[in-house]
Amino acid sequence: MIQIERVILYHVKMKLKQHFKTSLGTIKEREFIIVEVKDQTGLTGWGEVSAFSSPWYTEETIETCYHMLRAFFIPNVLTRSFTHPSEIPDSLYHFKGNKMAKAGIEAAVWDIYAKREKKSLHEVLGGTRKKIPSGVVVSLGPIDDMLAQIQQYVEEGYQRVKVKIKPGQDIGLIQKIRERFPDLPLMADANSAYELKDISKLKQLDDFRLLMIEQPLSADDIVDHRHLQKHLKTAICLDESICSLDDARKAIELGSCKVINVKPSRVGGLTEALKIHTFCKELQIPLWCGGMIESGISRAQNVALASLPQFTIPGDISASSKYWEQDIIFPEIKVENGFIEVPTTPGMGVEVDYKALRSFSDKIDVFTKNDFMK
Ligand code: OSB
Ligand code: MG
Repeated sequence: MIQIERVILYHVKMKLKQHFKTSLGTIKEREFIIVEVKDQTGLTGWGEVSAFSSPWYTEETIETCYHMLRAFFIPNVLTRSFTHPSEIPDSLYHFKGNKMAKAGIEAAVWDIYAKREKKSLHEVLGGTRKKIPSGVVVSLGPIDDMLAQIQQYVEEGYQRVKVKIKPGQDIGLIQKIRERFPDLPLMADANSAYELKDISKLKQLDDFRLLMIEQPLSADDIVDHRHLQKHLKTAICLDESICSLDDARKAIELGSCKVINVKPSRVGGLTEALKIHTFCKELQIPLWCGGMIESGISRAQNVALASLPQFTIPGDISASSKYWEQDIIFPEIKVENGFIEVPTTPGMGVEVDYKALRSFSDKIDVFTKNDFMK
């Protein structure tokens, strides 16, 4: 029985090495909540809340997550006991939405669970790969900068490049990239920047042998994506639109996408991500693991998830050094010959660098069982 005795929330701010620009805005600094949990045996588990400072990617923000955790999820977790982390989403089911906040605390309990079992996270999740192929994301910017970055990432060994696109920076951009890198495994992510009426523009992307186009239409849509997919040769991959197993099932049934980007944080945690994996494996729908400009804690957990068999396409899991001068884990996530090694030590397989974590924290809150037991 796992009893969580203590939960510590670190409110963290980390400067990005380089600004990250999408069709929806620019990020210069990353705000996170890091969740530390301690069980009755003194073991420690870690999770990360990957919402952003403003609600541009999902409705949640770091502040709404803090509130949800403090007011609802932490009291719930501290006053129950668990045999398995998959019981967390069930126990929080009566609280609607707020999936990134839920995912953060669930991740910490997965880490503790694996440590108690003396197994690595990838092992308890059912992962099979010893190393995972690494892909990387190039955000919007002047075209020459984007080309130079791609060149650098190719030299560093990344196996697949994703570029952000938006109206006005799409066909011409992809054409230039293709001229210079004719054989590069390449894809484009629009973060919902298009509408169904842009169909003739989007069809022009079919000339460039893209692996896929990610989330061209609305975050809350699966129906229009179905119409678009019927007219595109290029596979559509859904990101924002898939927030649960049910969403995945409906999108696949409708033919709205051929590939899914799985982010544990977006779907409410690793348990739901596993359900999507099981479903998509059965139907042979290829998956890849997305990223959220995350710290090493989420990165390590994403590596474990991506070691499962249906993650057949290199994801957005790049080295710690892509975004950070210094990460909050050791060893940092490294890409060697285009692969990241899957750790085999208990739990997520990396240690948290308390000193670095504290230096990036501007608020640390401790919650104990006694605070809520009456
Ligand atoms: O749309 O996949 C996305 C980053 C933040 C939010 C959404 C997305 C992204 C990325 C970069 O594309 C992923 C990463 O490198 O961590
Ligand atoms: Mg995306």
